[in-house]
Amino acid sequence: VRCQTSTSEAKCDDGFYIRRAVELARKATGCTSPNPMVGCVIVKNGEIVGQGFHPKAGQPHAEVFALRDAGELAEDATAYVTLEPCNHYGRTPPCSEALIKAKVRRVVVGMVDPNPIVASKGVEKLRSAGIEVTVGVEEELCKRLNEAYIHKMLTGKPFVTLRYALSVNGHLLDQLGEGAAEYGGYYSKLLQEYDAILSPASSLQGGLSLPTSQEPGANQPLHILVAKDPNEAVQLPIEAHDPSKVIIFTDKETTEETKLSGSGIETVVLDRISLDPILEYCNQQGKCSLLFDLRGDCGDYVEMVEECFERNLVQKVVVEILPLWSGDQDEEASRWSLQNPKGIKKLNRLTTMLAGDNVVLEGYF
Ligand code: AOF
Ligand code: ZN
Repeated sequence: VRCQTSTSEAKCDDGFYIRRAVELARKATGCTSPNPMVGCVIVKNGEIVGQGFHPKAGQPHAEVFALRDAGELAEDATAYVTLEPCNHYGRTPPCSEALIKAKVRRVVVGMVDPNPIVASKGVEKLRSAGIEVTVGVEEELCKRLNEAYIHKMLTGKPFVTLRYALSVNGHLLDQLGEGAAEYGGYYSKLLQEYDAILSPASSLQGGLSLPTSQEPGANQPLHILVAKDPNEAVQLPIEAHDPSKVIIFTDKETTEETKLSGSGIETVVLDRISLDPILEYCNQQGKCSLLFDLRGDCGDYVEMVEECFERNLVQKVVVEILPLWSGDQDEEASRWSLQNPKGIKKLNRLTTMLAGDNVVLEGYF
């Protein structure tokens, strides 16, 4: 819908241009951590004259690319940015100053930056330079775009999502087992989106390899494997993986000479497998999001999942329901049937979608 009135830019199109900027930001999915994904569009007389996104931490911010693209046309234009422009000298100079220098007339901001070194200072700086600033356009969309970044900024902990796949009769399905091909698509997007994937080493039994995102040009995540028995990890077809992209957490020392020795894959021996040292490791490595991937033998992490819920360590759940009827489950799997649940937690902000023939349900705690 285009506006009849003409202010500096048609304000009823603000949502449209922020949504375009979100699309641009998403081009860097999986590449910007620990930085957020940010997109910017410069609009003049109803035309997009510049576009840009933040490609990677350490590289210039979205506004810089969009201003470069617009050149002199940025003067008197409106800049749409999914996240408040920064106002600090970090790895790059402040975007607030770049916008002022380019003489834009108006800036539309999707959401304020939760980073305490920015936190509205960018907006204040622009306003004090006489630029009209509108804050909070398509805010929910912008917040979802950077949910992991926001959580990390506000809590200091990685954003944790629990994901699993179910048959229509409610059994957990192994991603790498039957039906895998049919739900590769959505799972592949998750593998691209998250900085690290947590799964049991037993999911690799039978020589299966670690899952990789099939999205074009995807940045592959770090795989964190928990191994009740470190010899299980021996199954890992090590040759096929970059050892710096795999780490194993186990609670048993192995004395056996295994394929792992000398492979370059780091193994951490814990007194007890729990989420704390894993989250701590993610923090040390600058990993802001962790996908807790319920694949393989559930028996390996029943306690970890219970701990997550008791201690509110999970922020989001992604469930994929496949149009499959599964046969009898074994005893270990039936531990998940929750006949006597200890507590019920309701999910909020639910979304459902179809991915191929599968139903994907997402919600937040
Ligand atoms: C923006 N536009 O595209 C991004 C912003 O280390 P630096 O210098 O890249 O600064 C990182 C911080 O800058 C990051 O934590 C966030 O507060 C902001 N990111 N800001 O104006 C962008 N990526
Ligand atoms: Zn910036």
